[in-house]
Amino acid sequence: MKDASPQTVYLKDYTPFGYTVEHVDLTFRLSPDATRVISRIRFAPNPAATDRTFFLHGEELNLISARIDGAEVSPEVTDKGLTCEVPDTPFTFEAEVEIAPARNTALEGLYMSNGMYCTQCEAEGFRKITYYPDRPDVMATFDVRIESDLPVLLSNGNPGPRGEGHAEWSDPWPKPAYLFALVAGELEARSDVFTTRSGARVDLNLWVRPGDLHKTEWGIEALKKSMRWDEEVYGREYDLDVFNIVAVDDFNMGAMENKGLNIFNSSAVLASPDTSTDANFERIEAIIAHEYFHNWTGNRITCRDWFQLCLKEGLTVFRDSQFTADMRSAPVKRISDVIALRARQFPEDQGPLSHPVRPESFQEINNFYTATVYEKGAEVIGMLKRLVGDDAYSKALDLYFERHDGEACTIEDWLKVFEDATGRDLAQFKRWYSQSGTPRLSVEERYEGSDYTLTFRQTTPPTPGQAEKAPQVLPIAVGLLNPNGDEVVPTTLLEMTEGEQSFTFPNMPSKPVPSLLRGFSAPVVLDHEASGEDKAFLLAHDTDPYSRWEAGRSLARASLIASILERTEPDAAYLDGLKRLVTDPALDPAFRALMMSLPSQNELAQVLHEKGVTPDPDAIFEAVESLLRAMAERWRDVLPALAEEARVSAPYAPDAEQSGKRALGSAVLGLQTRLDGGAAAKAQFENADNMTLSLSALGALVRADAAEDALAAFETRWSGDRLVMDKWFGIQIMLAPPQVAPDRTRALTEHPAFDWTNPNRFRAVMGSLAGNHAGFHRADGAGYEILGEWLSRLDEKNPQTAARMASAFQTWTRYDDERRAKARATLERLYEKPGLSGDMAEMVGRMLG
Ligand code: 0A1
Ligand code: ZN
Repeated sequence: MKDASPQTVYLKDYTPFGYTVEHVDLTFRLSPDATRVISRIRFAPNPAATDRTFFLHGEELNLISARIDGAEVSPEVTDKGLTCEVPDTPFTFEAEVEIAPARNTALEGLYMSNGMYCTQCEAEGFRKITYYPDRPDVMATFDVRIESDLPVLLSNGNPGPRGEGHAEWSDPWPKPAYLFALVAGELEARSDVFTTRSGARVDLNLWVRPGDLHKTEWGIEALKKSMRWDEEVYGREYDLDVFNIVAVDDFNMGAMENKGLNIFNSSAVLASPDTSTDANFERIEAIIAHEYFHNWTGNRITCRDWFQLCLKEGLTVFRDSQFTADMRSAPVKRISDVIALRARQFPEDQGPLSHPVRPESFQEINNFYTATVYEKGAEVIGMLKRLVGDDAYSKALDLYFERHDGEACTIEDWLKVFEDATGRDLAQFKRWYSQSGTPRLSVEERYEGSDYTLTFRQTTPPTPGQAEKAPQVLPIAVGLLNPNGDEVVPTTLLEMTEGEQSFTFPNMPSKPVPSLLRGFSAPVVLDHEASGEDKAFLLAHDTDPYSRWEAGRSLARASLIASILERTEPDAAYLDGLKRLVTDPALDPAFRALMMSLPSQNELAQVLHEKGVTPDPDAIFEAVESLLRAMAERWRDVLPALAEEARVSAPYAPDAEQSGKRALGSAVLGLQTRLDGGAAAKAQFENADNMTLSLSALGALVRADAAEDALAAFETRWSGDRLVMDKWFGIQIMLAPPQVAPDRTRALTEHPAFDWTNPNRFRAVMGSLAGNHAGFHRADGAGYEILGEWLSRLDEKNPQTAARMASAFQTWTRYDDERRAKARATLERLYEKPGLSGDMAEMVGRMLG
């Protein structure tokens, strides 16, 4: 069992800290096994607090000495922190501690990656660096001195004096400790300059290990675009003389927004056409933007406590989605976001890990950096914007920045600026933050006289800890089409507030076809039993790209479910309707590629589960395969022309236009491979001059079980590139025929390059197994077993990444008795393991229920 009894923290118990921090001075004497951290912290009693207990967080620290106002003290120290008698007037607390970054395998606090020192302090990592009130509502200015022989020494803020073996940094903006950062290493930078719209010069540097400089151009360009965009769209300027980004190979997450010193997982910032796919380029652009946007939404205005995480994350994801929509194609971005939400957030919200966008309790905050907090949090902001309108949204945001700059805020503060800016009462809307679960929306149509009435019903199934649900505010964007295809009612926003509510459109000369939930205007499951003809009609005529795409998806879903349940042949009318669309040269190739993508096997399992049918992963896999084979057969005549249309002759650029074409080409290649066994894919693999083409060909070959030579050639060529090798590991598991996926995973864990303590490599292997639906859920339980074993092993070194990956089991109760018994046995074995981390104990405990 778990080593310590887990402590649950509650939102309702929040109290402010008894002291404010005016200023922090830190000195670091870096050494791999014995780094000294000397802190000098200026405290004052906090007039807003009543409890004067002086407790400083501190974990895995060796306290050498402590002083208050210069006099030595002997605080009471536990494994969680220290307490001490302190004066009731302002005072200076000094401490010297020793830590061992080289032995820090959890990658939290100060650690080492390939000889380089770096930090990760969000959420509660600073307490592994020194004693401090490590909570986001304690904000202070920091001065930092780093002593080391390494050539590059970085911290937050503006650079100060530097000389042989030392450098100083000064951050004038008060910040919580989770935004602290330090980097030291042998690094090289690509540098640039950005001039803010008020004329200030900002030096930009993207620091990498020598040898990676050729992968930095895209990152710097993305940074400049982000800086300009935030000025133009949100009126937000950068506020320091320098902006540093550092790429690190060992990192638990994507990236981190430390003030003036963003630290990135190398996979989230390094890119070159040879080594990165179009999807990598797009993701990097979005993550750079995300971290940069945090400078205002997260850093200048931060969170009062970790329950408010969505305050910065939901808003910043919403902002980065807007940015991507502006840089690329707005409809394509919207559809991609919906696909991602359904793939990642819906399963979370519909299973044992369901929690509100603003959780009310947790044991380990690291377990709440979830799709719900991030992606559903962003959807909630999108709904708010739709409800109040674009102008009111801008006004509210201006008020937010003006009113709360320099503060640590709550969701109440956030909603209040909207109430004050618009005069709207958002009491009911606030349920989006407190109620978990995905609402289901059903619809009935009535046409009487010339009145057309839509009646909606919303219900949210019970979720852990929340048996009863109240109706939420649902913005439902609707358009109506005439039977001849004309749009008779353009997009109109219906605001649903009741459990059941009707909306009537008078004077309709004939019964229209409704286009519902346009733009996916609310994150709900729409249960609309539209006829196949209506869906086919919308697929052909809808003016809203999302709804048009969704009409196709829903036909695909219906065809797949019918073939699973009734062994029917794929729906020919759907295939023909889709064929017309996919071959329409007037449509954006990226949109056409999205039209060709099918619902995931995981999503189909959920649909079956909701119908009361136990999903059979093998049958689902077979249904998808036979639909794709039928598609390939039925479209045989147009595939060569489509492939030709998808060819790019210009030099490689990762822009929307070219990547849209390549996405179409990749979907077409997938179908061609089903006809030719891999001939076209082999040719593409051999001739590819960029990673996107190379990897899509390799993927097609893996799927066809014809990739042996290509995998060997790829490995020989790329064995020196960690990020490319992650792709090599991942693709052969993710796209493996399900029956071989677990064994192949096991074989690859014996590969000399399976460096499992590197989170990217671990995710490439184990995350890909979890992503191979029928492979992971193989009937003999081999998939569960291998993942369980490795989670157990990783938990000893890096609990945070291990616990995050445990969520692969979140849908385990959906399946048949035998599979359930095997998954349960794996989870119980994990749970009972002596010394299991608190992170993992919380996750597994929630999944076992
Ligand atoms: N705030 C970062 C994500 C992040 C969160 C936690 C981390 O370590 C526990 C690291 C990064 C973001 O939203 O990008
Ligand atoms: Zn973020």
